[in-house]
Amino acid sequence: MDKAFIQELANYTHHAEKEKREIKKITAELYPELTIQEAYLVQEELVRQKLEEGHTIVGPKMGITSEAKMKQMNVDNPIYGYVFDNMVVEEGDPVSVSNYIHPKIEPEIGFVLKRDLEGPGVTALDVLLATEYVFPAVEIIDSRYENFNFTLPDVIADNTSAAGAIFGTYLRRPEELELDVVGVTLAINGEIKSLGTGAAVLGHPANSVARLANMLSEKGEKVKAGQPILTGGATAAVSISPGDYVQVKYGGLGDVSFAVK
Ligand code: 0L1
Ligand code: MG
Repeated sequence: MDKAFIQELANYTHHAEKEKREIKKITAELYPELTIQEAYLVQEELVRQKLEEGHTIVGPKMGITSEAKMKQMNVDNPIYGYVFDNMVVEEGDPVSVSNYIHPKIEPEIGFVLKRDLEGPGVTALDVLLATEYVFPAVEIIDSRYENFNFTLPDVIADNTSAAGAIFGTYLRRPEELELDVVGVTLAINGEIKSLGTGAAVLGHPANSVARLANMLSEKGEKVKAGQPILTGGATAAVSISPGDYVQVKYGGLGDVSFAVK
């Protein structure tokens, strides 16, 4: 792929995001041969464009971290993308559906590191030793593709559907909890819509941060101290609609609640 084509594909997903408009997946017509490596080049260009527009990276996010989702997409590896400053919804503020195309929410366990982590060879233990605190979070995903229908390269080129994040303020040291057995429930208007545990995230959310460090090392990058890291959905993603009141509870790790308008 030459530079001009990488830019064209990044423009394609970027404009759809800005215009809140559904598009056909890249691999449907534009470029069926898109590989994972090429898709990350498109994502890098998309990130570059966003930075050029004045947005800043808040932190990385991991996606496709559950066994079920990996099997469904027939892949062995999770994927990563980035949460930007204009995606963050302050805890307590309502989430406005009109800011998105067809938003879904995912309860996640977040990490903040006290020192950078550089792969390869990073383990979950390395992650836990380098962790300043963990916190409850909700990611808002909003694939720019019609009906959330995409292949793995498509979704990588779409910044892994990143669209929003609510970072809870209930902070815990990682040794205060067994993060794999933290139970998570997601209720809308008082009715449980999905539930799961930390173990749904690659067996343990610290594994997700380790995988991120090891994947980033392939391009000479590291997981940076101080940035909130979204480790992946602890339950299935759930669609939201105006009028919903969402309550997500995390065993021993507080809760995150918000109204949807
Ligand atoms: O954060 C995630 O796990 C989502 C990754 C992209 C897959 C999707 O949009 O469902
Ligand atoms: Mg997610």
